[in-house]
This record gives sequence, C-alpha cells and structure tokens, in this order.
Amino acid sequence: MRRWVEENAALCQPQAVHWCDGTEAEFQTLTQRAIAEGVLIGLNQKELPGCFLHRSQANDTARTEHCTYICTSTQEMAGPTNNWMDPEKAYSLLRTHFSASMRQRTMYVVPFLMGHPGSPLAKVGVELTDSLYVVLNMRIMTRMGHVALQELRGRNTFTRCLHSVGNYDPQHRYICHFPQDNTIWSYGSGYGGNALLGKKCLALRIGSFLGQQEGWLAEHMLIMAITDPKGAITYLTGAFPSACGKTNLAMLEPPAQFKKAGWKVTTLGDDIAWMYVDKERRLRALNPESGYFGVVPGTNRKTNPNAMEILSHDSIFTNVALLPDGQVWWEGKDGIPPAACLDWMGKPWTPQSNRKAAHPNSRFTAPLTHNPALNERWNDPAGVAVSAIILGGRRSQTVPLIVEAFDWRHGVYLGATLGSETTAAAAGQVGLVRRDPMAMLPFCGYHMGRYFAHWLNISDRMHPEPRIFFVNWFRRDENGKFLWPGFGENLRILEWILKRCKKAVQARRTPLGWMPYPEDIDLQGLEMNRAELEKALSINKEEWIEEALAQGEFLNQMGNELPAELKQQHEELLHRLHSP
Ligand code: OXD
Ligand code: MN
Repeated sequence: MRRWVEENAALCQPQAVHWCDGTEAEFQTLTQRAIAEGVLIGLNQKELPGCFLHRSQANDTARTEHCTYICTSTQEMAGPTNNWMDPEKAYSLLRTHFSASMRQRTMYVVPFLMGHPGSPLAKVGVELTDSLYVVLNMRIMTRMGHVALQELRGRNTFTRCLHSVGNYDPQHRYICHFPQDNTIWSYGSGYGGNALLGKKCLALRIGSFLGQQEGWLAEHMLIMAITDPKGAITYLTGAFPSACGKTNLAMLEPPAQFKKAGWKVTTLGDDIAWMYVDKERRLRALNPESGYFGVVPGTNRKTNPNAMEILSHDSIFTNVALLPDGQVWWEGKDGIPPAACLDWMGKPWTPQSNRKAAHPNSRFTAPLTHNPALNERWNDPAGVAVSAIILGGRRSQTVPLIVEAFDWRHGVYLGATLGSETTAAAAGQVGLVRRDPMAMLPFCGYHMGRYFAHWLNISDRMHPEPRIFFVNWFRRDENGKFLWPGFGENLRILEWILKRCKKAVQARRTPLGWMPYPEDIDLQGLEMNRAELEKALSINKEEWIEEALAQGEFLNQMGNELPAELKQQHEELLHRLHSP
C-alpha cells in the first residue's frame, strides 16, 4: 500500500501527503482547515451544533452516469447497460489528467472499511483524494482510519481508489472502475456519488462484480426491521431508484394508532445492502456503510421525523439554502419559506425569485448512530435474516400500489423489469420512465444479463427464499393527486406484507401477481375509502400490455445473456394479460 501511495503521489505531485487516522482530533483539525479554505461554512452552532454547509460547484451537483465507465478487458463483460472503456485507454487517458493534478494541494490518504470489522464480507479500500470535503464525508460514511488499516493486516488486497477534483470541468470528468484490478479512478467531480468512492463505486459497482464471483449480492437497498405488537421482529430489504424514498421508508414513523398498538420500525441501512446466504440457508443482509447521505428537500417532521433528528447536529449539509441566522432551509421543510436567504449557490433569494433555494439534490451527511430509530443489530457483522424483499419505482401511472411475486423467479422478473421516472439524483432530464432493474442500472459493475442469472441462481442455496413484493407509492389520479398518502402510512402496506410472510392472509391472483383484497389493508384513521384504495390497486390491461412490451424490449437488450427463465416469465405475463 505504501508503494502504491508513493507511486500515485509521484503522478499527482501534491505539495503534501496527509495520512488520515480517523480520530476525533483529526476530524476537528481538518474541519477547521476546511472552514479556513472555504470548503465548509460554519452554521449556527447553538441551533445546529457541529453542523456545516458545503456549496459545490454549480455544475457538480449529482451523479454523472454518462461519465461513469466500467473498464473490463472486453466490452461484453460490462454488458449493454454500462458505458465501457478499454482499461489501457482509460488508464492512459486518466493518467494525463491526474498528472500533476494535485500540485499546490494536499493528497489525503484515506484508509476505509466497507462492512464490519472482523467480517469476512468486509472490504478494505484506500482513497487518495485532494478534496477535504471528501475526507470529512468519508469519515462519516465509512469506518475510516486505524480500523481499516487494522483490517488490512492479514489481507492481500484492498481497493485502490484514486480521486482528484481536477478543475471540476464536466468535459473532463471520468468515474472509471477497473473491477479486474480492484481499482477505481475518479477525476473531475467532488459530488458524493462520484467522489466518496466507498459508496456507489466500491460497495455497489466493484461489490456487485465481486459478489457475482464470490456468491453474494451487493444491492441498492435499504434494510429495515418491523416489530409487531406481539414483539415479533421481521427484517426487510427494499430496492428503489435514487431519490425514490428509501431513506424515508427505512426510517418510517408508524401512524399514531399503530404506534399506540405497539408497532415499531427501526433502521439498519438506507442505501446499500450486502446479502449472503448463511449456513442455515437464510438470506442475510448487512449495511456496509456507517452513515447516511440523504436527500434533503421534502424532509420534514411529518415525512421523516427521524431524519430531522439525525441532521439536527454534527452533520454536513451540501447545497441547501442559508438563512440570515446561520440556520438552513430547503423546499419542503416545516414552516413557511423564509422572506430572504442565500440559495444553494450563495446568491440572494426570496420567495419571488422563481427558482429553488436548495438544490433538488441537496444532501445531508450524518452518522448512522444519530438515528433515534437505529436497529440494535446495525453493527452485527452477521447481518439480519431477510424475510421479504420490496422493490419499487416512481410511476405516476399504470403500476399498482402493491403486488406480490408468485415465487422467487417471478420476483426476479419484477426486479429485472423495474421502471421508474428519473430524479435529480443523476444529471439529466427528470421525470422520464426508464428501466432500472433492481434499482441497479447505474450501479451494476458487470453484464446485467449475468446479474439476473446470479439472482436466479443464488436462490438454489436458500431455503426458504424471502418473498418478493413490488410497490408503487407514487401513482396519481387523473388530476395529478397521489392515490396513496405514503410516508408513515406505508406501514399499512408493510403490515400486509408481514401477514403474507406469516401466511396469515389470503391474496387474490391477478395477471401481475398476488394482490391484497382491499379489505385486508387497514385504512382506519385515513382519509381514504375503499374505492380510492381499489383505484390505487387497479390494473388497466391495455396499459399493462404496453408496459409488458416495453419490459420485453428492455430485456432483449441482454441478448444471449438473458436467462431463459426471464424470457419465459415475460411470455407468461403476456399470456395472463391476454387471457379473459
Ligand atoms: C445516492 C444515489 O446518493 O443513489 O444514494 O444517487
Ligand atoms: Mn442510492
């Protein structure tokens, strides 16, 4: 590792090299340095103790998928859904950019661990970066410093992560993954998903590649626990595309009467799940991260009270608005908009400004341990046994509120064909339906068809397999109104899922899968009647035939790598839709 650091220092030519130890003292020193360098702005320390604001470059506010590459020895290995670059070409191109890129800057050496100390699944990475923002965020999002070096002892490998913000030029921005070399090179962006290399790059892209080789799954999933009034705990994971409510669902606050009856929801993770099959043939999930990098807009005491608590101290805000008293604001925060503030770019803003004060993809970074509803097993290297997997997308039309897969294979089909409207988490147009299989389209480090096969095959080792469900909290009526209230009320749907897992409720067979009898969803205390629920659950066959054809077109992109089972699932779906 030392040799590799030296080689890269010779390439990037920093004026200093700082080895991070991850201690609190170092964090304090580096925070002060970040303030002095203008990387962080101190916030009102009475109201928001330990909180800081970072303003990014205006052209560097989201993941840039068009600049993200999987650099495998053949294009075929990366598959049809990834950008590919020949590894030699990528190394050579990026070497020219990294060359002297850190002149007059410090290179920080950031050893980090994804996963739990002592866990065989855990992965050590070392990120070399010239961004203090990255260092401070990595300390929250990963187990950073001594603990990682300790883990490195006795291992013969670590993920080599090289990062420089360069001059933030989007024309020269490259997030390159070399899965066969266990290496990530990221140049030209300081944005979380492009620059905190433990998260999307290691835990998902490199992780999924390794998972396929080593027999486990690296997934874009939340992990949550639900305790029922009898005290029984069920663990669920959930895959939803970026900015579709994983954080809110993972931190769900039960509606008042559920709380009174004894229901409790606790969080293990809100973005990434690593899953493996244990000796008892159960699927287990763990969260390799140690913090949240959550979307801020829309977060308030009603939508996510736990997140409001989490970000109330010792958090880094990115691209929110700054109030005159040193507090922060964003669209969808409790209360009315301020009369005046500075927007996410630091420009004066009033409600008449006709633009957002906070960036739609503004974020908070905070440790898992801030969460008042953190599940007590969050730090258990064995993870938790998963009873159900929930999949979902953001679909204003067509897709009903809840469907249960007929079996694992059908569940893999539901995941493989997941469609969702695009959000601000990635650069590009917002609101277009695109296929985002298992919410992994931007994060799968190898051929998507082989990824589907891996999902199908892994079930051979499981008994029983978790049940798979598909939800859509985002369906709207003809006036554009949401058909389902969402947020805490989603527990009513989760309750049905739990009953299905316990075989405590019947379901009706539909062309799409098993669906609830409307009377089996508890609507008590909601301003919603059965007819409205039926609308949220309705299936329009004509719309669905169109949807199924679009799904088939997407699957066809996998060519010969499309598993025969999924082809068959597709044909069976069309057959069911055409049956009277
Ligand atoms: C994220 C994302 O930041 O998915 O988690 O973009
Ligand atoms: Mn994510």
